[in-house]
Amino acid sequence: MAIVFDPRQLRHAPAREMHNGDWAPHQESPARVHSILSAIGAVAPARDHGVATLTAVHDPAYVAFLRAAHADWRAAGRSGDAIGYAWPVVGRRALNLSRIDARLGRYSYDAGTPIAEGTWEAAYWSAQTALTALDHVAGGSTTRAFALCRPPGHHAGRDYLGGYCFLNNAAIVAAEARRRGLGPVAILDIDYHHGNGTQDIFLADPDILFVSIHADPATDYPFYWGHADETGEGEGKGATLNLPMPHGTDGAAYRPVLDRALSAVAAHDTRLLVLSFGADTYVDDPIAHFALQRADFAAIGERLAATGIDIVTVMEGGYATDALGANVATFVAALHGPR
Ligand code: SP5
Ligand code: ZN
Repeated sequence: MAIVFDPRQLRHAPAREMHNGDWAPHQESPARVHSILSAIGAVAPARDHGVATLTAVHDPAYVAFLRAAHADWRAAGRSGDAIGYAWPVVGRRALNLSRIDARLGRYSYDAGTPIAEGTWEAAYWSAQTALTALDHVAGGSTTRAFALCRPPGHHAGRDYLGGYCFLNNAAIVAAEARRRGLGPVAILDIDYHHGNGTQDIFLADPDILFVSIHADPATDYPFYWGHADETGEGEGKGATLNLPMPHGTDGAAYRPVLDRALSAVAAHDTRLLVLSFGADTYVDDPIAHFALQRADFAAIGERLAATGIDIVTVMEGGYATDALGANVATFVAALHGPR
């Protein structure tokens, strides 16, 4: 029953995000982690696996951008957190511009994901936290491990940030698990929002199955990904499964869809499942519209445990901060079982 956490993840603390045409407090706050830590018990430290595990998934130029972005922002005379305001629309030429604002646009897709002074360090250790959870399962001492990751990762693509995400922890773990011969690997994403970054990274990849249950992107962020007709591209056709759900989805509606997702995972002969877990499916989440109760998180955890598949869970979203700790602890206890 390994739970991995690294305190350097707390260094990411942007002040605000752009939402509905105005500034709002940044939802993805360090307080989320404090809530989880106070409910979840003992944690193990993260090990450093180096930067090569990150560039196995992310464009090295993007990683270099991310590492320097806040310093570059300051060097341009700005205060506060770095954030873009102009984006290249689909089909524009890939220009190699140097101005920080152009590079922020080039490497992001929304205005809700500021880069603060400690963002690189936190995102780096978030990925290392996820990789360390993989080590625990790969080493055979446990079959399930939970990575208390922050910032989250599933909205980050090969060369872009967004949705509070910078490095795609789930994708990094999946790629590393494949490299170590632990496959077949599948990723199941049960955050409220579609994991567009993860989908993009493996869209043409037949080896790594991506399955996601999420709010219908016709009504919800990230809008441009996660529709049911997105099933993979090229050789990866059929290795992406999107299961969008309507507002108000409760535990009873969720259960058969989870069964369907797990059928796809079983049909892939999955030996290692990477679970992108968001608790923003909770009924009282301030930015989401599903209706799961705390008991539903226990039921989902038990259902996942019943598959018997090795599972590395990485924390994604969940913004009902006061309830978050108990929700996550309940889920992890059910998933990992008594030990
Ligand atoms: C990992 C994850 O769950 N990312 C979610 C990103 C959602 N960003 C767009 C929604 C912004 C909602 N802001 C609400 C402010 C309310 N005052
Ligand atoms: Zn989410």
